[in-house]
Amino acid sequence: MNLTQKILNVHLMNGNPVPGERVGIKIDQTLTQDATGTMAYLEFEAMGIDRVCTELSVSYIDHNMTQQGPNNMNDHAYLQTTAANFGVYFSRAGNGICHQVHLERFGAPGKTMLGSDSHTPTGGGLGMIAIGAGGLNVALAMAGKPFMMSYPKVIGVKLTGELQPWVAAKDVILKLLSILTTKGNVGCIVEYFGDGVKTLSVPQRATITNMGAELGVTTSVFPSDEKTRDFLKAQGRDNVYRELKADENAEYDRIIEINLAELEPLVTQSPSPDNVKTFSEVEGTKVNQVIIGSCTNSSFRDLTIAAEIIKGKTVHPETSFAIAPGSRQVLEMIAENGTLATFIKSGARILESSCGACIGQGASPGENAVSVRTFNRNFAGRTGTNNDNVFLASPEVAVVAALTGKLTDPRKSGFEYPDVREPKEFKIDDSMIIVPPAAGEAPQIKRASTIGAPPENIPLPENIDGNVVIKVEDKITTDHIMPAGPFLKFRSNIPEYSKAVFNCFNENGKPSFDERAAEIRDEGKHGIIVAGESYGQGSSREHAAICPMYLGIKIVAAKSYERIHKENLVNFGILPLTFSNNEDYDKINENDNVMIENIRLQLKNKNTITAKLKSGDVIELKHDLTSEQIETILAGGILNQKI
Ligand code: MIC
Ligand code: SF4
Repeated sequence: MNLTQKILNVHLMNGNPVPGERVGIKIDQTLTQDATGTMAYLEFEAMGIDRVCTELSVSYIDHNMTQQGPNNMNDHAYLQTTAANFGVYFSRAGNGICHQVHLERFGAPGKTMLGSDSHTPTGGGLGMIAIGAGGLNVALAMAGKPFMMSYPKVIGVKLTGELQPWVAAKDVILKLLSILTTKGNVGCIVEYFGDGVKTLSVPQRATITNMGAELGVTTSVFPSDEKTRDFLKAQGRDNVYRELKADENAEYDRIIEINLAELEPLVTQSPSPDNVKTFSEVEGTKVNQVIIGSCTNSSFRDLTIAAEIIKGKTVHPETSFAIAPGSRQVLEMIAENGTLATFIKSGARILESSCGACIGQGASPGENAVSVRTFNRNFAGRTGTNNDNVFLASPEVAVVAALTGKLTDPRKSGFEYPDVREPKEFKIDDSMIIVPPAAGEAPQIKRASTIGAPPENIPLPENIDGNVVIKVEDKITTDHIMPAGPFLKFRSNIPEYSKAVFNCFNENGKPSFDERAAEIRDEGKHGIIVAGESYGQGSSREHAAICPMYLGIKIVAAKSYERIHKENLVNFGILPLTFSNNEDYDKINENDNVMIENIRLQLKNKNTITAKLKSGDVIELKHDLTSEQIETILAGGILNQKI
């Protein structure tokens, strides 16, 4: 067996372990963050369960940190008190980004984890099967329910050789993104193996599995070996170490070989993480802003190597440079050993240990400015600036750009490549993690006026009298559907947040998506979204389903879907259909009426749905939902079903 199969099979609760079959997996650990957590705990409350049934659940504050008005702190108070009531550990604001902190303080080889954030696969760097999902799925896992997923195909990535100076873990995942791209990998898990694995530390592996989310795979996983033991020991947690690896001659559905020694520094340019470029294509591009941070690349080593390069120099006069350490542990360590002072002296701006700029909260680039970031996503507009031009890169490439003011192949920069090792001991201080009190001893849940109610939906009607509210193209991300940035503070307020659905497509003088959808809903009709390939890429935010649901959307007809978003649509009673014949996509236009008669009956009886278009044409749509999922759709979502 390969490692993926080994871990999944011991967690199998139902179904056959055959690729493509739907199986139920026992979840050992869960993770939520504040931007998706409020909904997840509102949903958990609605299930009426007293205490989580997992081995460990942690609620993190890291996304919603700096917005104006009372919303953020109201959310934090709600999350702190729900954590205490439900037996969940609570990582306070300031303690760092969920994925970095979880890797440092909680992750354990061989465990399964479900997180309400798409970068939960970071845990794969420690040999976990760590999967991102919508908040409702995480709430169900906290309630002890199996996580239903497609048993994966496993893509084996054989690593050989060793990274050369100036080439980083980021370049491994960028190389893989250039091979696999962001679409077409649904239902797969990436598993790393080969001699090259042992040359990578856990934080380096975590950079790779973190950004593996951009491939659209279910997750990515590394073996657990001596390097894993070293990391856990340095975190004072070697008691959770176990060796884990694939059997000799284990089989994979596909094998990709990457010789680490042959890799070169790479970057990937907006608008997609798979738009990978070599320096021969971008060398010399003027850079206006550089940020080192995010859950992808803000570990102790990432910051230390950048500091060693910048030491004694000043940031280029026309470039703004900022750092955001991934956790309080990292910040405290670089503060104590003088590294932080090196950054300050060099002219770096010091941002807090949180998601911050990565999710469009501040530090937006100027008009036509080029920003180089060590993050994982460069979807158009995610920075908060329209037509942004973001290059994602390693800390090494980023800091060299900050010094030279342009994209410079770091191998040709003339700077000395520093010898930076992982620390033998990390600074351990869990005082910002609140352990839940015993049952019955928790304070009352604090529910300020900005905390809404769990989302409600009606069952699927007999007939769909539909109208196409929007028609979009391929690779629509959840950032397009449901923007974050300044709107993040409305995550616990569905009516308010719904006003921003698809707002990147708003045109002056034309009604916005929410206005048109609400009008159609108020006329008693049903909203439809038409989309191209890979609909719903990117984040796990279930608001990209909840808010359209609130606005009366009943059906999405797309050429294909990304995994998490499709599950979220089903969870909230929106029917995800595909075209039996993709050319039919061209037959439907925005504002067209689409009639589907006896949809409930059609769904129960077959996997095709006949729809009549305005033109009189009849087209066939299809689905691949299980009978359980069909029940959910008919009921109008999981919260209408008995749990
Ligand atoms: C992201 O990186 O897009 C986020 C913000 O972390 C999201 C979660 C969210 O929208 O709250 C994710 O990756 O799932
Ligand atoms: Fe936060 Fe960015 Fe990581 Fe998402 S990708 S969890 S916003 S740091």
